[in-house]
Amino acid sequence: MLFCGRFTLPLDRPLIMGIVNVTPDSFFDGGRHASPATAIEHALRLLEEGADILDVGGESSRPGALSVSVDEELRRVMPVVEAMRGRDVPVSVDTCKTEVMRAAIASGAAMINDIDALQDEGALAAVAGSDVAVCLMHKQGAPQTMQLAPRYDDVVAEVMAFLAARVAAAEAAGISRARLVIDPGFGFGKTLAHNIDLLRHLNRFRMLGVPLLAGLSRKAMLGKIAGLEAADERIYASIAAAILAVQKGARIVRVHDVKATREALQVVNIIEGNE
Ligand code: YH5
Repeated sequence: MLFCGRFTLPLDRPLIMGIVNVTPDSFFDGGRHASPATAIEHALRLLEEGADILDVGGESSRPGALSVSVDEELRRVMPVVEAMRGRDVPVSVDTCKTEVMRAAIASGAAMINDIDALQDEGALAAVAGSDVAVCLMHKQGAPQTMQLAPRYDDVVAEVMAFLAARVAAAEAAGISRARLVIDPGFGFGKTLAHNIDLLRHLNRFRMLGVPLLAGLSRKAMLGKIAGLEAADERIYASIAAAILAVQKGARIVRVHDVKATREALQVVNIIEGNE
């Protein structure tokens, strides 16, 4: 079970987190979801397709992306959070900023998805003073420069050590384990070889005793492996990656293609006894 605001999510079958980008520079949809209205439409579609969680993000964190101001991020994200409040779905907000976390929580967000693992000033306290779930993700470096020269001696051990430390910091701040999710952060300051190592050994992260989230959907590593230049051509590769992640212990998969992922995981769940 994951305690997630007013929701209690069962984790006996893998959950699908649908990605709702509210960024005009989104590489994946050509900026079609730049406006909150379009993002709300997209969110409703992902809900119909069977998303268990909606992840709303107003700051593009893809490699090389520029950062946005608090005001701009709030302007993008808050209308979507508010529009979804009446729906029976937990809304996650993808943000690193304490101020955005506070506003999102006050408006009914059930989860904070932080690629910076609550390292912003006041972020631990903002989440601790609420009942929302939080995803703690690993990255090396800042989004602008993280893909220039990623370096690890042992990527799996180093990412695990970081996540163990952030789980400890969250618990020390008063966020119970039942609200925590961890994520190795595929593509965030990692070469193709690092990403392959992390996915191959994903099951080792189970040792941390916190549910595992994997975000592989349409990422460059899949493009490199399968020879796919365009992100929207990476759906089949993304499905393979989602299935592998689930078989190696991921309890939440963060995806663009909810319908395709749902259908694939239904097959996996029946055969593997996840359902
Ligand atoms: C994640 O893994 N990722 S935003 C580049 C791509 C495709 C997709 C070039 N937020 C994660 O989705 N939050 C993002 O192709 C995330 N885990 C969590 N928890 C980057 C993204 C993407 C980047």
